[in-house]
Amino acid sequence: MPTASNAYTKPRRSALALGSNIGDSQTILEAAIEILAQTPGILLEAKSNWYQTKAVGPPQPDYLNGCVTLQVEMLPQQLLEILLGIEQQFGRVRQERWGPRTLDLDLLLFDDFIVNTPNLQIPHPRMRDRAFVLVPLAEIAPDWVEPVSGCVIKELLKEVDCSDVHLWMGN
Ligand code: PH2
Ligand code: MG
Ligand code: MG
Repeated sequence: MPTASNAYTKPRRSALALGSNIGDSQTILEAAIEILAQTPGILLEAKSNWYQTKAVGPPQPDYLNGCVTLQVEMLPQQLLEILLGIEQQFGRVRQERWGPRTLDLDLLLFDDFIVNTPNLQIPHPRMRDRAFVLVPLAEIAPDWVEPVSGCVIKELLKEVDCSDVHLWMGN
């Protein structure tokens, strides 16, 4: 018989998008992944390459973007709290929507869950339009079905313009 606590501890797979366009972005992003990997209940499964991407939104410096996949033993809301805490550790100040930031950690996918709450939507509602998310995600999770469209990531990638997303070779 499944018990109520199984619902919390059953391992789930989650995908995150990472982004930064203020400070030493590569160092910040890699430090954030290290903190995630050290967090109880989180196992780092895969990490994409980094990509230099033209900013979507108001004029601002290029971003460094990438994705990770995790195995987690927690609820989506708990994972979100952890991500917000890590963003704050890196001095993230929430100002203008889509404005520049030291660290952005976005929860993209959580198994095949569809979550629609005021502070958390899964799948991330804009991931299907964003080459800066789909290019790195397709590297590490090409066959993951995005549960709202029913399409796999590598199919969604064909629908977006990737001309502003370039593999980052480091400084
Ligand atoms: N994040 C945004 C707004 N615009 N543009 C790029 N290229 N990469 C991002 O991560 C990004 C963005 C808000 O989260
Ligand atoms: Mg974001
Ligand atoms: Mg965000």
